[in-house]
Amino acid sequence: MISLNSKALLDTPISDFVIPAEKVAHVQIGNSAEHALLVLTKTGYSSIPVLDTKYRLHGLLGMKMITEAILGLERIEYDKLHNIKVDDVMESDIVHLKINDTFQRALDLVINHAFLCVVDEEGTFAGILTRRVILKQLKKYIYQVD
Ligand code: 2BA
Repeated sequence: MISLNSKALLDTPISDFVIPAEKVAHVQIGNSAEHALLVLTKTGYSSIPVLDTKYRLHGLLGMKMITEAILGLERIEYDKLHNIKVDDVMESDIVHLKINDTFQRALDLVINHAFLCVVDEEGTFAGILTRRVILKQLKKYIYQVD
């Protein structure tokens, strides 16, 4: 059974907690794997969204996807980086949130995903919701009721 207080939190719209698109590191469709590797290394994030020029969400790209693509039989073939496109190696079948989704849906999903991309009513990328932000809200809630 869900208490009234918990229900209020679970029903809260995620829009209150989204890290806005302009603060999210991303790569674009058509970018080379070399560029993506630079962005991932410089930002320090293990995985970031892939968008197009109209800010539509196409997938996620992580360091592992790039290294796997350039892994030869005996060595890492760095020279391949330039010719591989982000679109060739990204994960395109991704779970995402809509801006009007509730905290409850986000909570269920962050168990298996470190972050979730969020799209607005027009399908444009609005930002991300991270596990960290969700845990912070949960912590706030637990300390208030205890
Ligand atoms: P990871 O890069 O694997 O990061 C895991 C956690 O490590 C992050 O959890 C955060 O607490 C910390 N962390 C990593 N890099 C950081 C950095 N450059 N600055 C500050 N803290 C850093 P969350 O904050 O819950 O993020 C979960 C995942 O969301 C990250 O996984 C990353 O894939 C993505 N992410 C978070 N913020 C992002 C942003 N501004 N742009 C792009 N992706 C972001």
